[in-house]
Amino acid sequence: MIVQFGSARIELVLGDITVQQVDAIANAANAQLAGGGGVDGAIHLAAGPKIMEELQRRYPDGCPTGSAVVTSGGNLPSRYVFHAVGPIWQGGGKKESGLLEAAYQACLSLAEKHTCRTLAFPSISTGVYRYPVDLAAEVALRTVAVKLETSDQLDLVRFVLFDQGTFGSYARVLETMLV
Ligand code: AR6
Repeated sequence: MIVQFGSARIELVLGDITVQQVDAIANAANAQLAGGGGVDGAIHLAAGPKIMEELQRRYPDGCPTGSAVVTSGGNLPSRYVFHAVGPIWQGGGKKESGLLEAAYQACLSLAEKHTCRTLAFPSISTGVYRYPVDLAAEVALRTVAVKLETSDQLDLVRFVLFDQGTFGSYARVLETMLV
């Protein structure tokens, strides 16, 4: 599914973010930048040890929730990885939506700073961090769409969704944004 926003596109695909041929991919990291399971584990496995070395050297204090840091792509096809830290879902009353929005915004800002034309996101926070997928999809897609309306830098933002249920949630939300 592809939708035009301003001069750029939002694309939804079912798949694995580690094989995407884009300038940068986002990672769903933790505040310690310590690696882990889920998409974080898959990215470190595919990228090789270089990006963990880079994280430890450049960001020894980690990265606060709602922010992101950049490394090279190691052995990945992409030039950069933006390690974003989404919130752990605690029922919705702990500023989770604002923190999730800020995590996406941090990646979009890094994409502009590093002159990326194409960027891929996973569904940040909806795995181990248990953010409800329908709610997360709204935050993710709205934040990206608003940015694309005013940014000339990005041509394509691709959401790479790992399972059919997550893909369906993002597709439903994106359809509601068409009118
Ligand atoms: N490509 C795209 N999406 C993927 C992939 C992949 N290869 N693998 C999993 N997903 P999660 P979080 C999906 O748990 O909720 C880690 O341990 C997955 O199915 O990876 O932000 C970190 O170190 C789900 O839809 O991230 C943190 O400690 C989505 O990616 C913590 O988990 C996000 O799930 C972060 O939790």
